[in-house]
Amino acid sequence: MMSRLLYRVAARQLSTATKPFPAGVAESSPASAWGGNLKLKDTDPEVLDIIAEEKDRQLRGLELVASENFTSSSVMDCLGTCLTNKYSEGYPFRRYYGGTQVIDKLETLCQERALDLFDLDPEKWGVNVQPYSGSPANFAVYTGLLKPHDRVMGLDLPHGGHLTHGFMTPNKRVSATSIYFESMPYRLNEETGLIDYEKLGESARMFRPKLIIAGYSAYPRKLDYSRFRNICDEVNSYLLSDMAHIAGLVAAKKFPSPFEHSDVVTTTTHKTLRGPRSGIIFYRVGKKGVHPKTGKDIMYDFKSRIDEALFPGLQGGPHNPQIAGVATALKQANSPMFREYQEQVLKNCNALANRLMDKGYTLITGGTENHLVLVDLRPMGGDGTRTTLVLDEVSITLNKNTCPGDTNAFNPGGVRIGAPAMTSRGFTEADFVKCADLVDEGVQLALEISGKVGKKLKDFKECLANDPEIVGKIKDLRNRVESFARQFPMPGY
Ligand code: DSN
Repeated sequence: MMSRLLYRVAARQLSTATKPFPAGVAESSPASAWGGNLKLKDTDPEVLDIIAEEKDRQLRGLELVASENFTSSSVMDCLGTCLTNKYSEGYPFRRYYGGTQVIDKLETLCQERALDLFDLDPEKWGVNVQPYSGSPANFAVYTGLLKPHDRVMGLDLPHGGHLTHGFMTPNKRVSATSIYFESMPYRLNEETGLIDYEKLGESARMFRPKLIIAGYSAYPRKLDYSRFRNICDEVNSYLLSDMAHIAGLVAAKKFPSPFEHSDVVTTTTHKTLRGPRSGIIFYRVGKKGVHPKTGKDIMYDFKSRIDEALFPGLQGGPHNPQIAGVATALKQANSPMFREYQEQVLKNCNALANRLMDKGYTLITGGTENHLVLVDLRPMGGDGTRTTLVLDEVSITLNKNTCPGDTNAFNPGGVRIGAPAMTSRGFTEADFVKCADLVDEGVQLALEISGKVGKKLKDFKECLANDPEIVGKIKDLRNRVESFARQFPMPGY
């Protein structure tokens, strides 16, 4: 225990360094000496200012990153609470710490809501709501179901897959999935931009993976889960569906569900699902089949393998504020309002895609069926890097993205644009038509700069920052983008 004297010394040091306490408070009261009851505005205006600056950036910009969203005030309410103080390593009713009876209630509620939202029978599916996010969720599945160096297949990152689906380059095993396991990608048909299931089957028959991942980060189409299942059955692999991008669409029943055909399903909770940053793993439980010789039931053992891989294998104490936020987001997702929201996401994305195609843009796969479009800028002489440099300057936020056939991942040929976040701010189809027009103006500006300065990126940046004519055009476009965005409400605080 710190003595009263030490409290005073500590308080004086803090007070001299940052002047955090109102006059008289620190010196007189040990309980408030370290500032535990003071607000951020009083103790650390520097951090508060940074948060306010980010809030302002979000308010005045067009947020078109396909994996982002604006979560609700209710979710925010969960994040800044006393739940952050509690360690609860273990699982409900099997913890390593005392004082976890309330946390047990919270985690159990979250689990029940997760199963309920996706119509899963608890006799057939179990769930783990502790993953800190999607990448740890995927790695826990690999750790639980595979031995080191077992083989996995996932959609190649440059073809729309995710890092954790096994990404490596000729020179480097980039993702831990490719360091600890042997990964082989499957890819798109470069003509159509669609997943080449024929080749996936051929490669799987040769490579004999233990696990195949069905999921994506930048693919604008539905997946054929039954086709994945057939390939898995043929080569005796597990099917892991990573539905992180589409979880909200699946929850709202606006998109095919992976559950019928999968052994395990992972997701993040902050993309289309619109919760806090976190992850969930669903796995099959109960009876798997009957032993052909003995006639005895064969049971799934995924629960113990995956739960133990996550904790104690990979993670420590669960992030309880996140689990509360997930629970409340799952409740929101189980509502007619959420289903309307997802319907609108799909309509908006379609309106965006059509407007871009009317303007002559090339979209990978020729359109979209989900919440994102992938624009190939190469046919018009553009690229992802220069385009995003300009768009960032005019408060339009999205990300550069590789397109099939790209050879340089650092200077990819396209951009990925998503509809979930701005739909949460109330955008409808007409607003997304306007978004397409504003993005187009940014792309044209990038082309104009490239036309002036040639190929060097350094010259491009110099012109963007200093050329008076370009600076004027940037300012004009930014003003129009920001006055448009500011008209729409912002969920959360
Ligand atoms: N980083 C996410 C995305 O942007 O798609 C995936 O985790």
